[in-house]
Amino acid sequence: MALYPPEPFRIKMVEPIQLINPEERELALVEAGFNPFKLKAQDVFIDLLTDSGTGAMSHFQWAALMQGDESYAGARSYQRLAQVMQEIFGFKFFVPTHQGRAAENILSSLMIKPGQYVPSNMHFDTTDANIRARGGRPTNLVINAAEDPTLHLPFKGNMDIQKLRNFINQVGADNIPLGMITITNNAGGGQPVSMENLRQVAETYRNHGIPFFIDACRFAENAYFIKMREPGYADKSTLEIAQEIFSLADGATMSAKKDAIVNIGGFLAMNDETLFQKASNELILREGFPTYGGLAGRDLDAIAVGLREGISEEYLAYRVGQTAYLAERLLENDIPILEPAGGHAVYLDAGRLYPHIPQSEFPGQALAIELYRVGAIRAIEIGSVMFAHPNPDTGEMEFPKLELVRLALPRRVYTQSHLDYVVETLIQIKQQREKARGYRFTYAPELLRHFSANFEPIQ
Ligand code: P61
Repeated sequence: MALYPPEPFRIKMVEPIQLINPEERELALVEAGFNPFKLKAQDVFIDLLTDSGTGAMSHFQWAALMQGDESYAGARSYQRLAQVMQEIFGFKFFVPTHQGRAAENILSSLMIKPGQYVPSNMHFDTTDANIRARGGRPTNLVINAAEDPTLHLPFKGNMDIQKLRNFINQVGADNIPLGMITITNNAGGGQPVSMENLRQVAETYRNHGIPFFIDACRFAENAYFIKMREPGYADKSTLEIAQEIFSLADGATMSAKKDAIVNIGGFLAMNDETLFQKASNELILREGFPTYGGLAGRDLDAIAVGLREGISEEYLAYRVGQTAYLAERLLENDIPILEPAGGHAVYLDAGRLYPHIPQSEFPGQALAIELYRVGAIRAIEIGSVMFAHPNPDTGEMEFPKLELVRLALPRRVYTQSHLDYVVETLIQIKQQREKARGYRFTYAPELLRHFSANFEPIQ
């Protein structure tokens, strides 16, 4: 087995976790309507639901919190964040937001008219839903290889440039108010996008006068993959690579809860001054004054420090190594995953583990439930529960290509022995795979239904 970089930190504060017994877990599942989002956190042993807002802040970040300037306008905290924003992202303007989807909401409300299209490699679900909520049509144009779970490619998050050109010709650039790309591609296995692809996407959008916005949640992990995998980047720092990425775009949305390693926060950044003015007005109406954007001053300070820590190469080597370790151990035990490992998560391939459960009965949901039942591990389904939608023209249900369950690793939180426990649990789940059954909805809202849906097992 390869040697993975040990944690570049030591632990000085601990939070106890407990493993409740199997009977209590069964009861908890029933009470939660077989939806992991509805479990009580104290009933979960290893929580891999998300890497969003669940990271451990450093002592530098906690110290920065104490220096938060809570002035309503023009606070020092804002200025410190603005300096880091300038250094890494280099956009002319930005507004802080309370998290990523608030930035998506503002961008969608200002740019999208009903019936218009927004292409991307793959939109994550909040972006998808915010576009739909404005009557827009999110369109995923990732390379076909992204849908082959065992194919090893360095940049499986890339957009298919030919598909993008054809799409623009087909619907017309006038019907595309903005184009996006998600780095790394969370809905498609946390896979990175290459600099070459980013350059081509930017050029294609530019040639058609389409503003280009990057969903930058995991930009630092993406930059690290470029350094490791793309010819010509080995000697560039991850900071330089990030700067190059953002120099290609007209703006970005970001949930700081990911690569800025904070518990809350985000931003919307852009070069267009008119858009900035409109975004500021929208912010004042719904979020707060544009120098704090719905956050406390101290939160801005934690983001400023976290952004620098998140782009550190020593940290990223450990971070990406931890995911690779988990993937390697699962593969050793013939547990099907989407390969290669992503940056922030390993994605289990429930479609291959449970071939006897049809997509309409949610094999991913079944696996997420088994993870909790057998090991009190919490994970989320990234498959038909999250992404099956009726086609807006025909009304027919469209299913995603893959039925995945994501094991997302919170940043700087779990150790290798926690991951070994996850592997042991999955070995047990695999041994009893034939027993697993599908699920059906007993309640489901229209948008982002997985958060609040209830299920029942199909007997
Ligand atoms: C996650 F179950 N991601 O991965 P916000 N873009 C991208 C994201 O990954 C993302 C957002 C925008 C989450 C949290 C989450 O159904 C779910 O700060 C690439 O969460 O608003 C968030 O950022 C939105 C989990 C979101 C979910 C939606 O776990």
